[in-house]
Amino acid sequence: MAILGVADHSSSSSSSHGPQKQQQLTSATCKEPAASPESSKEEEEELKGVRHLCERGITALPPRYVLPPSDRPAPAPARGIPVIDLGRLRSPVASERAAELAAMDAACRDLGFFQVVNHGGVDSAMMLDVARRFFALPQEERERHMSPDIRAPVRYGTSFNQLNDGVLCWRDFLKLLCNPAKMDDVVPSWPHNPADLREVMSSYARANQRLFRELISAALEAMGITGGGVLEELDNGTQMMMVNCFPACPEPDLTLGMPPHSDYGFLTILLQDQVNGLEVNDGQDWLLVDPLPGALIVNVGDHLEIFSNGRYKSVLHRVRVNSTRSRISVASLHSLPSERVIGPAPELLADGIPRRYLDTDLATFLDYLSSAEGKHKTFLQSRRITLPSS
Ligand SMILES: O=C(O)CCC(=O)C(=O)O
Repeated sequence: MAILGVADHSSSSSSSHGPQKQQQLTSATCKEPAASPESSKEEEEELKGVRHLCERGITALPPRYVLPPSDRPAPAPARGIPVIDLGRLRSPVASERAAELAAMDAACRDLGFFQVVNHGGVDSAMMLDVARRFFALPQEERERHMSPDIRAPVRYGTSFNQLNDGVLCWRDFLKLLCNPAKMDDVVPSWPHNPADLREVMSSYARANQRLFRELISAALEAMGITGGGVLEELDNGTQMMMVNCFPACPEPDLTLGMPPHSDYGFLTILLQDQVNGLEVNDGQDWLLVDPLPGALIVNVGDHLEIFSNGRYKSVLHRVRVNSTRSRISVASLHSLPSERVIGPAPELLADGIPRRYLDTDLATFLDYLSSAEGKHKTFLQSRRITLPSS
């Protein structure tokens, strides 16, 4: 589904926080383009990505990456997020399973983030290894996948939404569309260098599809949504993998690897290497996520917040960088088919419970992102219905 490629990350700058806080948190995301770039040559170099800048041996952050002081990251306390043990979620012992399901439900309602252990079947080490080798390729090789077509299903790029970002982010990425029902069609267009990239990344993507199905089935069960064919729709839905590289940065306190944003989909499954950098906003503070070794991080996206009528929270997160260690992460974003109109599940509107969100679809989100409004406000906020009592 090529439309998912429109934003370089296809995430929204949305949040479940109040408008005032929101304005403050998202001010880094969408600045107007800098009035006068030093030179078009310099801008051209920057748009080749941060790996390229590092290879050129820069020792200071170019001005276009420097955030205004109020948006710069401050040291954040490390936080272990809720742990969900898939072994227990699969347990034949009903009480054990019920307890784990309740823990997952609580995590989705409170922080909107949790980590999964005992997930089995997901070969994280091979995925990280091939991603690292891809970003270590010469610039000319990586550049082959750069495209002016932001809808391209395979795309190498930089920053967050490089066409809109006034302040650039310290990130390069490889975006791969891998919708479950279309995997065999798309994989042949993925990079063939490193030689094992297609095999390793497609097998990782498939393992993520299985894990997503298991987690979302549990979430639907926890919410009491048992019918409606949503699972089958999700099987034919969208999946996008963002393979991110955050090189060591000469002045990490002045910039971010990714600005505050939330993800558009149902769930995102995130793999990171041993270098921390993900920060989650709990409504008050930024907390540095410190996952257990081998765990995958999972977060609720905007579509699931809407579908759950606000029971689950899609929260802002961002990425910090550091001066000594390069970091690799892989975010796999899963949702319903792009043309599907998403609103609160009918089961959750029974007994006069008011709907809290307008319907939406991916096209509306993308229109919003490319509009002037999209630069300053938040998508999820634009979908909220203000109730007299809320
Ligand atoms: O690298 C990370 O920790 C987070 C990446 C992320 O937020 C994303 O790709 O949406």
